[in-house]
Amino acid sequence: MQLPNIAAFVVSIVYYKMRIGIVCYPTFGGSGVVATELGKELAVKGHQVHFITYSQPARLDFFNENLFYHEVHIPSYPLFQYPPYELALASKMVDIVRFEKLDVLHVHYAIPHASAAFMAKQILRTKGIHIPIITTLHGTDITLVGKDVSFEPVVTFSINQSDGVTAVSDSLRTETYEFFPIEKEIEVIPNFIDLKKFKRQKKDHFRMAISPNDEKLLIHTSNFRGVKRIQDVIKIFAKVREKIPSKLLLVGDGPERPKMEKLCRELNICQDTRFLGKMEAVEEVLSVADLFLMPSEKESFGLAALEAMACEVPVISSNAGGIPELNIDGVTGFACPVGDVDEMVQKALYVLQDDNLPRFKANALARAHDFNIDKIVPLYEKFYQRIINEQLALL
Ligand code: GMT
Repeated sequence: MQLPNIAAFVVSIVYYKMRIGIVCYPTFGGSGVVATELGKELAVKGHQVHFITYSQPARLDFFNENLFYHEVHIPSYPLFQYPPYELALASKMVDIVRFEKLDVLHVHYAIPHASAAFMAKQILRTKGIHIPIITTLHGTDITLVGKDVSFEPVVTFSINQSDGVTAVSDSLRTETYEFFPIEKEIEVIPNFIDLKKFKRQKKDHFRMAISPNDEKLLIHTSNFRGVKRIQDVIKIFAKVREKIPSKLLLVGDGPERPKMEKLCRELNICQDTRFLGKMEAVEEVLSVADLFLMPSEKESFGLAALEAMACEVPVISSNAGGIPELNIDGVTGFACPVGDVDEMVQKALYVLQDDNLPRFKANALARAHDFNIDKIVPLYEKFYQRIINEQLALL
C-alpha cells in the first residue's frame, strides 16, 4: 500500500478493484482448495490476484487475465537439513508486494504463513511500504499442529500481529480463543462452494458399473490422515452392508490407506469397497453417491461434506468442531458423537430408506446453497476493504 494521503482518502470511500496476494499450501487439502477458489473468483470479479506458493496450486487450472502465479523457490544447500521455506516465502512476499504494488496479503493456514507474512511486513516497513496482512485459520493450524509447544508462541504472536483474522467456523473461532491468548477480533467467514461446478451430474453409466444391482452407494473423500477416522467409515459401511445391499467408494490418499486396505480384508468387504485414489473431478463420483461419511475426530468446517451436499448427497458425520454448523442434525443427515459407530450405522440406515432419502438429498442441496460462492466471497471483499481502510487511517 503505497498511496499518498489524499489518494488514500479517495480509495477509502470508493470501492475499488484490489491487488491481492494469496499465500496457501498448493496441495489438495481443504485450505489450499478454499484459497485457490477464492483467488479465482476474485479474479473473475476484476481484482488482480497474485498467488505466492511453492508450486502451482492444484485447482489453479484456468486462465484469467487477472490471475498471476509466483513460485517460491527454496535454494538447497548441504548445510540445510531443513530447507528454510519460511524465509524464502517471506522474501518472495516482499518482492511481490513491492513490484506488483499489492494492497493486501491474505495468508491461509497460520503455520508458517502468518509468521512469514509478519516478517515480510516488517521488511517492507523499512522501505516505507505498509502492507495489511490477513490470516485465515483453517483448522489443524489451530486444533492440532498450532497447539504443539514447538509452535504455540509463534502462532499466537503472528495471529496477534495480523491486521485481520478470519476463521472458517464459529467452532474454530471459539477454540482459537480457548487455547491461545489472542487479542485480535476473529471474524467468521465460512467456507464456500461453487454450485455451478459442484452439482449432481447424470452419470448413469458409472452408477451402473459400480452398483449393477442398484446397491446403495456410500462415499468418503479425504486426505486419509488419522484425524479422519477412516476405520469408522469402514466399520459403518460393513454394518450397513449387513442390512442393505451397498458399496463403498473411498476417494483420496494418504498415510492411513495401507491400514484401511488391511481392515477391509479383515472384514471381508473388499469386493464391495473401492479405493479410487486422488481424483481431480470429485463432483463426478459424488454425483452417483447416496450417502457421505465423515466421522472425523476433528474438523473445523468439513469442506468435503459441503462438496457432497452440493451434489445432493446427505451426510452422516461426527459432531466434531464446525461440522454441526454445516450438517444440520436430522435435516441434511446426522451429526453423531465421535467414535459412536453404532449410532452412525443406525442413522445411516434411516437416511438410506427409500422413503427418507429424497428428503435428505433435497435438504442437503438446500443447505449447500447457504454457502454458495456468490454469498461468501463478497464477505471477503468487504473484510479486505475494511482492513485496508483501517490501516490507511493509521498512516
Ligand atoms: O482436513 C484436513 O486435514 C486438511 C485441512 C487443511 O488445512 O487443508 O482442512 C482444514 O481446512 C478445511 C478448509 O477450511 C476445512 O474444511 C477442514 O475441516 C479442516 N480440517 C480440519 O480441521 C481437520
